[in-house]
Amino acid sequence: MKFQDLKSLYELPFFELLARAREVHDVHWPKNEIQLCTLLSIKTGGCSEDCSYCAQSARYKSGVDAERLMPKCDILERAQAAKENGSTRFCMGAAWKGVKKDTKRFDEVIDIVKSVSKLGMEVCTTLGELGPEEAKSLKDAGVTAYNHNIDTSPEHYPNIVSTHTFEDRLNTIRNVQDAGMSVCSGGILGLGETVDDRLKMLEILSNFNPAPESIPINKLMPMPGTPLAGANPVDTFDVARTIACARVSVPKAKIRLSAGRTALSEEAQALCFFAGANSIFYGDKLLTAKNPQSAQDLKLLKKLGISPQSPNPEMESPEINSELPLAPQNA
Ligand code: SAM
Ligand code: DTB
Ligand code: SF4
Repeated sequence: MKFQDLKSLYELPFFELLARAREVHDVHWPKNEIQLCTLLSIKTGGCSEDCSYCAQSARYKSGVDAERLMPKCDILERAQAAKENGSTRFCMGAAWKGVKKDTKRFDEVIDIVKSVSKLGMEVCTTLGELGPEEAKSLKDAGVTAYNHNIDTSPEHYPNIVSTHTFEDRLNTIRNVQDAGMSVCSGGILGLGETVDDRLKMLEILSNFNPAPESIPINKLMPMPGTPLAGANPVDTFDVARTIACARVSVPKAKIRLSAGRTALSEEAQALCFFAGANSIFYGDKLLTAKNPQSAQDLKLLKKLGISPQSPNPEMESPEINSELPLAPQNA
């Protein structure tokens, strides 16, 4: 979708925007379901990158210590528990700049993925930068989706991160698409960006070919010690408007209401679900930050008459639209 169209949409009276988003939502997602995803930090802290929102960067005194890669047996235990608690997607995150083949670290991750993928959940990983070969190996090991957020507009990105570029992010996403994995890519609201930055981010995401399978929308959780610790919180209506625009511009994507739900009331979350969000991280911890308690989430879904989505381990990645150029890159 073009920036100007997104802008006209965003600027509609709030209820008109919600009605438009709901109409699209009901056509593509008629079931009143929300996907529950479990997130596990398999390698926490000590990251070489300087993303100014992140508690896991080694550059900031955030109180998050660098840990080693979690042992496979512990990860499998957590994955099994996630499945038993109703999660249909298990997402493993690592605080790395990226991974390279023929390293001990990468071989260990491949071995972990092979075992986790036998449990029958969608398997997502977020390990930083990937080249074409790493992407292919992860796909072959059983990764169904790869999370790599573009986070904000290309113009604002250098204000937030200096150790890698927006282009680097797009390259990894292209490698993920070429390997046949689904792309999970979204962003953070609250990085001091303008509304135009958010809409430029959505313009880029909505022009991905193949389309992103899921779009996480994170509301900044200001982490002590990071440069954005004192950032102004984003207004709930802006979160809902952004979700509504994501829903209209990428109708088939799962829109994941991701970090920051602890700062949203039940009513605010319901508004985001109405606007088109249909996935959440489920479990009382994200990577290092807090998330609502599972029991509280189940209670909320029950109050709203929403059921957890059933598993889809055979998930296929979205198809290439042959009438549009391949994007990002090669466009
Ligand atoms: N290192 C990998 C990477 O950067 O792609 C994977 C992990 S990284 C923590 C995944 C995403 O979490 C980031 O791209 C960002 O969107 C989100 N995130 C990290 N810290 C956050 C915070 N304090 N508040 C909200 N979202 C955050
Ligand atoms: C995403 O977009 N959000 C998740 C997941 N992808 C990996 C991570 C949220 C992290 C929140 C901050 C923390 O836990 O440190
Ligand atoms: Fe490292 Fe990812 Fe955090 Fe950036 S967002 S500092 S790459 S863990």
